[in-house]
Amino acid sequence: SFPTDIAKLDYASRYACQRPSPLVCPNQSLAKELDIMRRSRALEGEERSALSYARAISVIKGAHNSRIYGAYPHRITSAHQVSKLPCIGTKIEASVMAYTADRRSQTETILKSERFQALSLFSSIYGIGPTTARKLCSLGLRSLDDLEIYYGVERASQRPSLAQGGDIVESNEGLGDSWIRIALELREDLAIQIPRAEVEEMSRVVMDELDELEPGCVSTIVGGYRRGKSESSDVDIVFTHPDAERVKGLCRRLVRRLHEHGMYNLSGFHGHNPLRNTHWDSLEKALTVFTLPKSSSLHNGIRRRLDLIFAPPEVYWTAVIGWTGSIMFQRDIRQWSKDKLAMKFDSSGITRRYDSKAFYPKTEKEVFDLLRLEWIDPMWRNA
Ligand code: TTP
Ligand code: MN
Ligand code: MN
Ligand code: MN
Repeated sequence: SFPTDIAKLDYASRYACQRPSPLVCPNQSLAKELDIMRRSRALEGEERSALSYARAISVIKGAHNSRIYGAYPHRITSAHQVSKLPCIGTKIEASVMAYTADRRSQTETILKSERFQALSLFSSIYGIGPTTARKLCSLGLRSLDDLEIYYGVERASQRPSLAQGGDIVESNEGLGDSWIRIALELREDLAIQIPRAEVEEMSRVVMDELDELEPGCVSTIVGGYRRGKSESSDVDIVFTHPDAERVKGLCRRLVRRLHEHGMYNLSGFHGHNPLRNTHWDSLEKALTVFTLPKSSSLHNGIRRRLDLIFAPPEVYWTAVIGWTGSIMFQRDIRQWSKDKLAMKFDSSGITRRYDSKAFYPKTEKEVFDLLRLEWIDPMWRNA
């Protein structure tokens, strides 16, 4: 179902927040091909190029096989079709042309490259971004074994620290890069996807704990779960309380409580927040690792990534929209607000730029209305 006025949505808009984007589309293999090129650029630190690919992929993924949904109605079989779409530059058009001509992958050399493989592997570890991955690579490390030997066996004094610049600026006092050992140890657990039932159970357990601390809180499970993914790589929950005063400091209190009750599991990262370089918004948040307690019927001992976000009540729906994503959808709400409305949008609030007046929409729909966007159901925000 597509509960909105289809005619007003525009698959050819250059803003992802105006395009209905389903989870899967008929152009998945083309999108996958372009995503390898995007990843390669991102791993090499060519962020602008990576973003161009991400935009192109988003437009192509938004392509949908049914006209009535207003999304791009064709399976892309020629570059000519794509050239009419937004966000497809000549370089990417050439890649599409090459791919659609014979459906043969142009990315084999990338995939075969030892460097690409090592960078992909390292950046798949929680807390390691492209910059750190490149540093590890430049130290001659290529495999997980290399990393384990390097961080497990050798003494700290014998290796150069990664602490200068890059993703990891802070290192734990006196511990050097030892969090990498913990990240390595977490790796297998974090690679296991989380089914929807477990996402819901995690949310229930956390909500019960929160209720003991501060009754009357409300929450929404956001992220990929809310966009309809059958499995998630982490769980994202936005919380608020009708009384703004009660939200302050609640995040820390909840994390302490989860820790005391044996559900919080990231002590080895003390002082190192792997995502501390992403200043998306000013909301109170905790990016944690969580385990369901033994008392839960779904207890499995697997450590899960859990993001807890606390919003004051007046910006709750703004936070819910931002954290529902997708990342591209959120990015383009930001861009749209700036370009068309001279407003500033992020998960922590919406303000008018010329006088900084803040707006406090009372529902999710009111946020769309305020930003003069047509309503798009969360399931269709997979840009
Ligand atoms: P993620 O949890 O990173 O991604 P996801 O839930 O879409 O997909 P996955 O199943 O892989 O977890 O981020 C959720 C949304 O939150 C995403 O749209 C981006 C947004 N976000 C912020 O607004 N601020 C942040 O600091 C981060 C890390 C994400
Ligand atoms: Mn998520
Ligand atoms: Mn994620
Ligand atoms: Mn997350």
